[in-house]
Amino acid sequence: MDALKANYLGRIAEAGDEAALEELRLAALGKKGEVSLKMRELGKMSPEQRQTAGPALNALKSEIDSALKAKKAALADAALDERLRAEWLDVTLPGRPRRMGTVHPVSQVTDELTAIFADMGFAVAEGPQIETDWYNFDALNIPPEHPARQEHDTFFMARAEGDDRPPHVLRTHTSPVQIRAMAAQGAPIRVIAPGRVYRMDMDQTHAPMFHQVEGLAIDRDLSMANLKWVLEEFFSAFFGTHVKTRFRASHFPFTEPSAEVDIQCSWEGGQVKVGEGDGWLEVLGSGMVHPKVLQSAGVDPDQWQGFAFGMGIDRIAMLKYGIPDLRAFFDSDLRWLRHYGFQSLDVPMLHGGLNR
Ligand code: 2NL
Repeated sequence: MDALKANYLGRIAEAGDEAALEELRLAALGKKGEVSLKMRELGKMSPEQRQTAGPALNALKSEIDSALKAKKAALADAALDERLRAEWLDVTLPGRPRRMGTVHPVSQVTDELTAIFADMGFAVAEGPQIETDWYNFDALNIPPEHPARQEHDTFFMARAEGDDRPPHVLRTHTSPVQIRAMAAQGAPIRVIAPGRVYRMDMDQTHAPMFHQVEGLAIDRDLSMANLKWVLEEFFSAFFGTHVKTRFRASHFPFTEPSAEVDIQCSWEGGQVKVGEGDGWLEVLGSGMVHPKVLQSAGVDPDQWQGFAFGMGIDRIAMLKYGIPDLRAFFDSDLRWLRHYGFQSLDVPMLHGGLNR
């Protein structure tokens, strides 16, 4: 019996997998297994023999059974260890970068300035980009002989032979939007009109399409003082620091009096910083709305008066975000975007992205 025990315990210890263990179990404890056969022989023994052989066989059976279970558990542990070694996962790896879009700086600045003017009671007005020359010029007191009305300064729409409708142009400013808003709503009114405008101009600092925001406030007794407060409030909120303004007398056909507005800035090391220093930067045209313009929009100039202003959005976006060159808007030059945290345009791609 000792030989039987040594034999099985030794083979169990050496078994390499579960199938080998099962084979050993059947060979020892199965119906025709060696231990089972020995147990069957108990019936033929004398009571004295049985008294010692019985418990010994039971002990052997349970010893082999435990050895089988222990070895089975050890094999499962080893298999798990092996899987853990083979199938490890580095959960500290960075994620895969994904392509993402972002709001264009001009759109972002438009949203920012819209919010600031909204706080001062200005609604947003919108209108067509293709205008009649009446809304774009005549209603604004711009005379037929004005240079803006020449073919080489403004984009005139092509006309079919025999088309006798009034000429259409790509709007050269968003003033016609404000004429339409005044005509529709009457006075009092407070609106801004941001949007695309078009002029036949193309060089280092001019593009044929650019973005403008105009503002208009009409009430009983508005003055240049209200204009100055609104603009200083706007520039301070927009640039996040108090910004002084300087008004210089000027001339526009649609305002009287008219003023060009400069904002305070410093020029150090070729860098412009708004809201500090004793330099000035021209950013805006403005004035009291001309009575003839009020009349064109159906507002009685004897009852109402107000101010208007216009400025370039691209320009103030460049100032706020340090964009050195207008061509950044068109050439996909992403360096300044990276610098100012518009990073999603500039994520390195695993599979080859849009970056160059
Ligand atoms: C500029 C600045 C300006 C206006 C735009 C305006 C609009 C209406 C009535 C009167 Cl509906 N004025 N807009 C006023 C002053 C200046 O634009 O530098 N333009 C060439």
